[in-house]
Amino acid sequence: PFLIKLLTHPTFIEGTCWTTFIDDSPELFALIGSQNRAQKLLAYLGDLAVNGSQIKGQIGEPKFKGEIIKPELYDSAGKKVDCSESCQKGWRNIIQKEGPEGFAKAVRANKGCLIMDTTWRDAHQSLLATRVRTVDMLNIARETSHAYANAWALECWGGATFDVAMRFLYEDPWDRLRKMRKLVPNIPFQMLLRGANGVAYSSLPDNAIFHFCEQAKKNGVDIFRVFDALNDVEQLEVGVKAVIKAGGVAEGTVCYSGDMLNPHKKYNLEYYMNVVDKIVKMGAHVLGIKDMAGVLKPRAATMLIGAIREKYPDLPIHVHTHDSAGTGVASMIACAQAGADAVDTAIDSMSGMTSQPSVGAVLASLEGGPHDPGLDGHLVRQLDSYWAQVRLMYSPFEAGLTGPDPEVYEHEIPGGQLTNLIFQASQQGLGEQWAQTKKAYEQANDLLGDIVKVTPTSKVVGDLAQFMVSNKLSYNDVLAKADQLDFPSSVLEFFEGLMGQPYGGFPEPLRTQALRDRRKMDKRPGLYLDPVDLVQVKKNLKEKWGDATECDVASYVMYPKVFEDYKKWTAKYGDLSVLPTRYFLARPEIGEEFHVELERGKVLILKLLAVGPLSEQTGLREVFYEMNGEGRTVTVEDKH
Ligand code: 3PY
Ligand code: ZN
Repeated sequence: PFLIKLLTHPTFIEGTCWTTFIDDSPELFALIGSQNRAQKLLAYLGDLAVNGSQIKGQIGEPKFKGEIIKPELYDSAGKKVDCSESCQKGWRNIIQKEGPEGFAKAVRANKGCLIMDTTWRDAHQSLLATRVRTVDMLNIARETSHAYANAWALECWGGATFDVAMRFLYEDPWDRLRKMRKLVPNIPFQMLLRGANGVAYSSLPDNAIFHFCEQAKKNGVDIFRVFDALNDVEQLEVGVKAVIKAGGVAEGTVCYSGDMLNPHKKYNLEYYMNVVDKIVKMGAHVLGIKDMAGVLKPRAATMLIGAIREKYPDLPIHVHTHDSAGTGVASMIACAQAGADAVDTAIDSMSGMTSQPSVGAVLASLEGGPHDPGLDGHLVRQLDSYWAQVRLMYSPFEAGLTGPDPEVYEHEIPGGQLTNLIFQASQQGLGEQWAQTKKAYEQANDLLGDIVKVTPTSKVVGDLAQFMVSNKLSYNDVLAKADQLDFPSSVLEFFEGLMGQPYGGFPEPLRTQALRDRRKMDKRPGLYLDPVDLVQVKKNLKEKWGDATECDVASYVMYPKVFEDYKKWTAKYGDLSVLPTRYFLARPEIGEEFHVELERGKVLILKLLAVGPLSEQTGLREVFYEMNGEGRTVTVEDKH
C-alpha cells in the first residue's frame, strides 16, 4: 500500500518530487498500516539513544528512573480494597440518572463540602509545565476511582492540557479522555473551558465552541468550568450555552482578581455580585469562583461566599484556588464554612505553591466536622505514594520553586504563569530580572487598565511586562511613546477586542495610540467571525490523512498547525503514549530490558544493545536493539 500511495501521490505524478519528498510527506507513512508500529517505536527509541530527549522544555534527565511502584489500597479499617475493577459508585451516577439539574439539587442537599481533585490537570499544569502523560494517569486510575469515589470530580481535561498533549507530548487529548473514562466510570470528569476561546487563546466562531463541547461531552466530560478571562459575560455565555446544549453540567465561573477587602481596589463585592447575577440568569447549573492567582484571602472568601450563599440558597458553589501565597488551605476552609459545596485540592505531593492546596491538609481540617468532604483520607494518602514517584520522574520540568510567594497579592500573577516566569528568570540566571519582571507585571497591569488576569489576558500582561523589562521602559515611557512602540502582538490583539471587553473599558489614549490603523471591535469577537465549515474541514482532513473523526475536526479547529504537526509526528513514530515515561524522556541504559504494551496483550520486550560509531560521511549512526529476542537495527541522524 505504501508503494501505491507513493506512485499515486500528486507530487510524485507531477514529477516535482525531490529527494526530501518522503521526509516532507510523512502522511505517506500513516497509510502503511499497523504492522510496523514496532518499527516506528524503534525509530523513536533509536533517536532517543543517539540524541537524547527532544521534548520541548525538558532540562536534563529524570531524577527518578526506576519502576514506579503502585500502592495497594487499604481502607481506614485496614481492609484491602480490590482495585482489579474500577469502583462503580460516585456522583457521576447522579449526573447520569438525574441530569445536570438533579446533580445541582443533590449537591445542595449534601451536608459536607466536596473535594475536586486537580492532580490530572491544573496541578501538573501549574508545577510541571502540563507535561504529565496519559499513561501515568491511567496507571493509577482504578485506585483513584476507589480512593476518590465520593469526590465532586476529577479535573482532568481542558485548559492547557489539550494543546500541550498534542504539541509537546504527541498524544491525542481525546484518546486520553476516553481511556481515563473507561477506567474511572464513577467520578464526574471536569474540564476547563475558556468560554468563547474554547481551549485556544483567542475567540473562535460560536459554532466551533458548540461543536467542541458536543464532542467533549460525548467522549466523557461531565462538568465544564466555563470562564472568561475578562469576566465578559457575553463571551462567557457562548461557552455556557454550548455546554447546556451538549447536555453537560455548566459551571458558569467568575474569575477573582485584586482584593475585595481593599476599598481602593477596582473589583469589589458589588462587582462580583453583579457578574454572579448574570451567570445565574444564563442558566448555569453551578457557580464557579476561580481564584487563578491564589489571592482570595480567607476573610474575603468568607465575605464573598457568604454573600452569594445568602442571595442564592439553591445555587451550588464550587471554589478554585492556587496556594501561591501559602493561604490556600485557610481560604478553602473559610469557603466551606461560608457555604461552598465543593473546593479544589491536589494530591499532596502535587500540591502547594503554584498548585492547589493539599488534599491531606484540607481533609485533616474538615474531617469529622459539619463540612466533612466524605473521603477516606487514609485511602487518598496511599495514592500519594504513587504521585511522589511520578513527580520525581518529571523533575526535568520542575521550575525550581522554593516556597510560597505572598508578593502574589501585589503582582497577582496566576499560578501556571508564575511557575513559567520563575522558570524563565532562573534559566537566564537573573534573580534581579525576576524582581524587575514582577514589578513590571504590576505596572503593565495598571497600564492595561487593571484587568482580570488569566489565560489569555495574563499572557498579555506578561508579554507587556517582559517587553518593558527588555526595552528598559518605565510606566511613563510606555505612556509617552505609545504611538511609536512596537507592542507585542498579544497586547495589540487585546486592544483590538479579540479577547472581549474589559470591565471599565480599554485604557485611552493608550489603546488608540497603540493600535494606530488596526481595527477596534467593541462587541464580542464571535459576532465578527464567520462560522467554521466543519463539513469541509472533515473532508480536507480525510483527504490528507486517510481518515478523520469529529474529534480530529475539533482539534484542528482549535489548533490547526499543532494538529498537523502532531499527525506528522505520529505518522513517523506511531502512538508513543504507550511508552513508559522513563523511556519517553530518557534513553535506556545499555543492556537494560524494558517492556512496552503496544495494545492489550501485545507486549514488546526491548533491550538497547549498542550505539554504533558516527559515520563522518553521512552523519548517521546505527543503533542496535533487541526486540522480543531478535536483533533490530535503526539508522539515526546524529544531531549533536
Ligand atoms: C487555563 O486557562 O489553562 C488556566 O488554567 C487558567 O487558570
Ligand atoms: Zn487554576
